[in-house]
Order: sequence, then C-alpha cells, then structure tokens
Amino acid sequence: MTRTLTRNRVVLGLAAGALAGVLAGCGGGNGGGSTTSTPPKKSVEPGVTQVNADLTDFHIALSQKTFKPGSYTFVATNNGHHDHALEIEGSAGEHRTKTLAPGASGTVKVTLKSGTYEIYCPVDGHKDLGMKTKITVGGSSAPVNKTPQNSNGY
Ligand SMILES: [Cu+2]
Repeated sequence: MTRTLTRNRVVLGLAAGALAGVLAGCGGGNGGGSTTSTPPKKSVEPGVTQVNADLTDFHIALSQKTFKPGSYTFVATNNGHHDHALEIEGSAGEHRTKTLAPGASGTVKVTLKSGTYEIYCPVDGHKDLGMKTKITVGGSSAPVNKTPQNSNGY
C-alpha cells in the first residue's frame, strides 16, 4: 500500500491584532442603558415610503416633492460641512433626526396627513440661511369643496 502524504498548507493568516482603535475617550459618566451608537435601520416596512433628504450648506433637497397621506421614512444625509438635522413640522407635531455630523445620515419616521408641512434644519440659524422647504400633502390641485346643495324638497 502506498501512502500519499498530502501536505496540508496551514495558512496562518493571523494579522497582528490591530485593535488600536478601541474607543478612546469614553471618559465621563455612565450613560444609562441607551447608548447612542444604534445604527439606523435600513429596512423599510411595507407601506412606508422612503424619502431621501440631501442636506448641504445650506439647502435641503428632497427626493420627491409631492406627497400623499401615509407613512414615510425620511432618510437625511448630511453632505455639507456643518452639523445638520432634518425636522418635519406640521399638524402632527415635530419629528426630527438627531443632529448629523458631516457625512452622517439619520432617519425620521412620520405619518403625513393632508396639509402643509415645513421641513427645515433645526441647527442654529440654518433655517434662515435657506435650509427650509415646504411640502403639501394631499391633492395640491384646486380644493374640491362640493357643498351639497340641498334643494328644498317641500
Ligand atoms: Cu443645518
């Protein structure tokens, strides 16, 4: 019987533990149970429309301008050089992302009903610098106010 010895190549690909970048500067008090490092969920639920908001210095560009009543997830990306955030204000109250550093993105969920909403950046003075826009939810065409005319039946 002939035995063939196969040489197993043992690849020791262990890179040097490059764990130098372990969270430096975590000094300070113990934050409660909620750390702020939760990544935003990318999965969009069924029936939820995703709207992208491009935040720059100092402008907000939305991926869509017309809205129907329903549930939306606004995904704001800060493409500027300052901190920005996205706030949606309307009859349903205020909804906003956290303040986003340049390059960061965040989401805010909101249920839009018919009406007008103001969308702006709540960071100091940015609204007045131009980071604001308005959206109208529902039919923007002429209001259909058909008041039924009751003819006098008697
Ligand atoms: Cu801003």
